[in-house]
Amino acid sequence: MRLKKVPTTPFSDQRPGTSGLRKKVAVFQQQHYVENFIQSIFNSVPNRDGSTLVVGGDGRFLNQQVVQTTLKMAAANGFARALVGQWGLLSTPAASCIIRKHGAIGGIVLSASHNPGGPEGDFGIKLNTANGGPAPESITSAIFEETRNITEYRLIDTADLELHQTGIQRIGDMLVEVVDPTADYVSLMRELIDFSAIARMFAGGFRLQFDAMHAVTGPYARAILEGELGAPVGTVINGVPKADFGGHHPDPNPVHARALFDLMHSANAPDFGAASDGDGDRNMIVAPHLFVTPSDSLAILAAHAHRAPGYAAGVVGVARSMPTSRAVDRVAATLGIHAYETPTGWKFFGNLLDAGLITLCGEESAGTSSNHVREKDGLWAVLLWLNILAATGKRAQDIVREHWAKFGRDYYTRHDYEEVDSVAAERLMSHLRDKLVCLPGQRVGELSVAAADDFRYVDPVDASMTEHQGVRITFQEGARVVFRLSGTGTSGATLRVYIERYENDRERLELPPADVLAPVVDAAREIAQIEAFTDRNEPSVIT
Ligand code: VG1
Ligand code: CO
Repeated sequence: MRLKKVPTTPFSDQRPGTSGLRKKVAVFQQQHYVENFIQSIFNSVPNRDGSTLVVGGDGRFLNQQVVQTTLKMAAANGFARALVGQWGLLSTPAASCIIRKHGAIGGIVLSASHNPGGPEGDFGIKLNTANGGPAPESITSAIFEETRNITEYRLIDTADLELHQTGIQRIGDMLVEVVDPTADYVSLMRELIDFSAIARMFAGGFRLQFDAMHAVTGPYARAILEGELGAPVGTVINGVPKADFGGHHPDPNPVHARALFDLMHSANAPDFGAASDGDGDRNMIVAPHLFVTPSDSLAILAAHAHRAPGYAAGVVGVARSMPTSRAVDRVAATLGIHAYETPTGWKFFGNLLDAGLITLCGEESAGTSSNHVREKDGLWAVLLWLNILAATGKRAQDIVREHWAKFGRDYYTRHDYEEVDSVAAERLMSHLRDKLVCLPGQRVGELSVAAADDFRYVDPVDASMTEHQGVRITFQEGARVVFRLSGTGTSGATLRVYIERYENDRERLELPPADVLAPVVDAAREIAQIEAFTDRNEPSVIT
């Protein structure tokens, strides 16, 4: 066992995106690529001497190997202790929970989230800070600077650790504690959620189907749903994490979680359907014959959260990412609390949560969470839903319909144009930005533009400013369109077009979303000249 200092040269493409560094597996397999990035992270963590680091990932291809490398490098970089999930597994919300509970200085979470895995798929590395949340922009920029100047990395040259059993091992002066990945998370859920009420509901015959999509949530969902809450075995499907997620996109939406979606729309639909993504931070909620959009789910949870023990004191404020529908704002207005609007990506919620300004927050991309951790938390959202159903005794579909009847409905859809030529995508965005000033007042098809801007966020806590976070156009008819480029894609550019329209006419609450949104979709295509710029006449994915 000896300390090695390995000379290296920088890679030019290690800029972290919306959620860490995410690339094709083959990119990470280049010699020194992983080591350069991990050393750059460590270089940007002051005071790491003697501190604790949390390490784990979603189990995808390369997970084990990079966990081993990270531990050997951590030992050579002054950390005193590393907490690592058994088998190298930790869901993103569980990593956040463990960092907070054990006073770690931060964590390295290995995941490319909902992107496909396996040798041909994607891999990713993200840094979470001492509050348990994704590193903010100031730190990710500092890491990027480090990657451009790196000259050497350090590691302890030693045999791989045994990660299959819990217990304490040592590398050099660093203790490595292999922990049950689910234990701390399960205790936290037990504090927040009324487990006995939900257990009674299951005992009464309530039926749930939870699709873990062969990703990291399987062990957590089994431990809680089938273990603690007594749901029948088989409630959790695809519950064993696989390095390639069974060959699928572990993305909980109606396209990639098709089987669950179809089951919930069949004659044999159980009472509730849910799914989560690769690293366990996203969730999909489906009531029988009724898909709940993530934006609606956030609003509904905000309206009912007080029914769960962890939120009995009420919700102090809420936040949503800018492209998320405005449904939660309507709830906030009724509760007399503030609704914050942030750029896309969980890192922007951190300051609001730390300052106690908000209790709940979420994104249209199936992310919802609260102040219990500093990440989005897929299983937590499902448990809070179950708690609400148990506390009200109502069916999920009735909760949704009552919500629309009270607040109106924000019809919502997202169109993604994937693997578009990057230059063409940039041109489309700059064309849009150029015409922002002249859009208000214009008539586009059936709609009239009310306002148009390029979203800029000033953090209310530290006044940091983040610009160019997406073009948003609102229409006089209660509709809105947002355009932005994805920061998590791994090939070409992905144009995301977010489309919504508010209806509060009682006769118009149960229409097919595609019909209600069609004029808004047409307006979006026309304003952004999508086909002219991208050569695509249809999106690749509609969710
Ligand atoms: C996407 C989503 C965003 C989410 C991010 C990470 O980012 O839109 O809401 O926070 O993924 O989620 P982008 O830049 O591709 O639109 V996860 O579950 O992939 O860590
Ligand atoms: Co995720």
